[in-house]
Amino acid sequence: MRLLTALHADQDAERSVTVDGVPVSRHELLGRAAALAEELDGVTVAAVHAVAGLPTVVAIVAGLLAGVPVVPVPPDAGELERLHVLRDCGATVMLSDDPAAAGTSGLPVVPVSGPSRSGSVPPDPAPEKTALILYTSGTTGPPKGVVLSRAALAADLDALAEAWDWTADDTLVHGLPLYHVHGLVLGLLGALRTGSPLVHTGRPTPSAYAAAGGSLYFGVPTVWSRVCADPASARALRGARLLVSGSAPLPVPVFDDLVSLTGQAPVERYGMTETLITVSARADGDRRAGHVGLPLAGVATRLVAADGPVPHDGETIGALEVRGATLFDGYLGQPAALTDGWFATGDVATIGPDGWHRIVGRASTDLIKTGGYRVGAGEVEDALLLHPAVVEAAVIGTPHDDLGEQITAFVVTGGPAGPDELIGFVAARLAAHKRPRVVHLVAELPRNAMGKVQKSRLPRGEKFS
Ligand code: MCA
Ligand code: AMP
Repeated sequence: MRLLTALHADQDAERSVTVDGVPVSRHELLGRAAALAEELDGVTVAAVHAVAGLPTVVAIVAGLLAGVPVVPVPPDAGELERLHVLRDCGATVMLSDDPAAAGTSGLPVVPVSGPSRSGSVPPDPAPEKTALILYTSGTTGPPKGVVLSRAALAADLDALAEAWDWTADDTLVHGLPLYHVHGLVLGLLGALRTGSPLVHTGRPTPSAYAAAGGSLYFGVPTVWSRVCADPASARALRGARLLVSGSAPLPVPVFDDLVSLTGQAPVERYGMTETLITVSARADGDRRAGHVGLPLAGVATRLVAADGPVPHDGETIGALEVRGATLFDGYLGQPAALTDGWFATGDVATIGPDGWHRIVGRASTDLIKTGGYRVGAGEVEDALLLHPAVVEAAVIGTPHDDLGEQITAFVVTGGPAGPDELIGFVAARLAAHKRPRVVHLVAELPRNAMGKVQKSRLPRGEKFS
């Protein structure tokens, strides 16, 4: 069976993918992507300048058809981040209609939107071959490449389709970035495997969601909270079959607002770039505020503590581990660090006797979730330290009504540099969402007797100035 099953089916080939208002039939998409795939002969890794547009869809599908690992690069990545990703992954081309997309890397840019169409589609590569390398933040250092096989993508999409009753009869709507699991794997490849038409709204605004008239909607909690803040748009979703939230904790008040405004409770699901989506509520089952559901078909989960296993009693908190066919193959250049097939997620959770999971938080404060984006504190601290006036920096996530957490930096300076300059300095080097929202200039950072910075002693309230 092909990875993008529905893309190859003659049936319903006129069903479309629409991105930011531009539609293309699946037949046309396949022809364009197959033609580009022919140009990828000899390419070992293909980077894609992942703007929210049809060229990105064509480029990613072309890479998958050709069996060339695809590395989607955030279009707003600052130069430091872009150069790191392009060098680390070993890309030999950048696929984009923007001649400047490769930045200063020197990579050749191959245009995507040429006139060529091809009817000759190569056989699918073996399932164990790499489909995607997605860059994601660790607690320290620059982002790491998460290697995902075709088999892992297929296993996850099939398990989600089963849990959500997701079929070609759905119309999927979302406006999430095409360079992370949520928008790319679920939101694009999921549509091309199940056959549901896709409306990508460009940006995930409440009014665009309301206007799209779909049956299946994906959003991160920030999107759902903005939808609820626009009751007319929220009410327009009453006819939808399923509203799905994931990538970060959905606040209980937002869950409740969705129930009252749209007439239905959202389905919450949990995952990671490294594991894909592993736990979810079901279309035909309960939806519980503050809970993310049951393991998907083929996925096993367990809780562990330093002194052994943790009971699944719904109360005892443990470190969440997962096992199954959806797991990654490791970070680029490093095999996956698994124990008997189990991957330690870094999240802490409870599991009830009925199997329902509640994500309590993360074990480390150094991974921040802001607007559904995962940001490593260390990467932001390293960028701040490149500024000549910065002597020390400590970055944490602090509570934020709209984004869940906001990036807050505490900086010791040895020369003139104000918060705005430092925020702009990071913005020039890293993707926009990695900018600190707030920079506090402080005389010193709290340290323990060993001299190690104690982030737990940094003020998290809004009153600090
Ligand atoms: C941002 N802005 C700033 C700053 N930061 N301005 C000044 N100082 C700052 N520090 C600007 C932005 O550039 C933007 O400007 C404006 O402020 C508003 O930004 P923001 O509030 O962030 O809103 P937004 O741009 O509308 O973005 C919100 C969003 C976005 C749409 C929810 O965060 C988003 O797309 N999140 C999805 C992330 C995602 O897909 N994660 C999935 C990871 P301007 O308006 O001029 O541009 S995969 C995953 O997690 C797993 C596998 C899973 O479970 O799914
Ligand atoms: P990323 O690798 O960017 O996909 O981020 C994965 C992390 O997002 C997980 O380790 C969790 O901390 C968080 N996450 C994803 N989905 C949920 C959810 N439904 N509820 C709470 N946290 C979530």
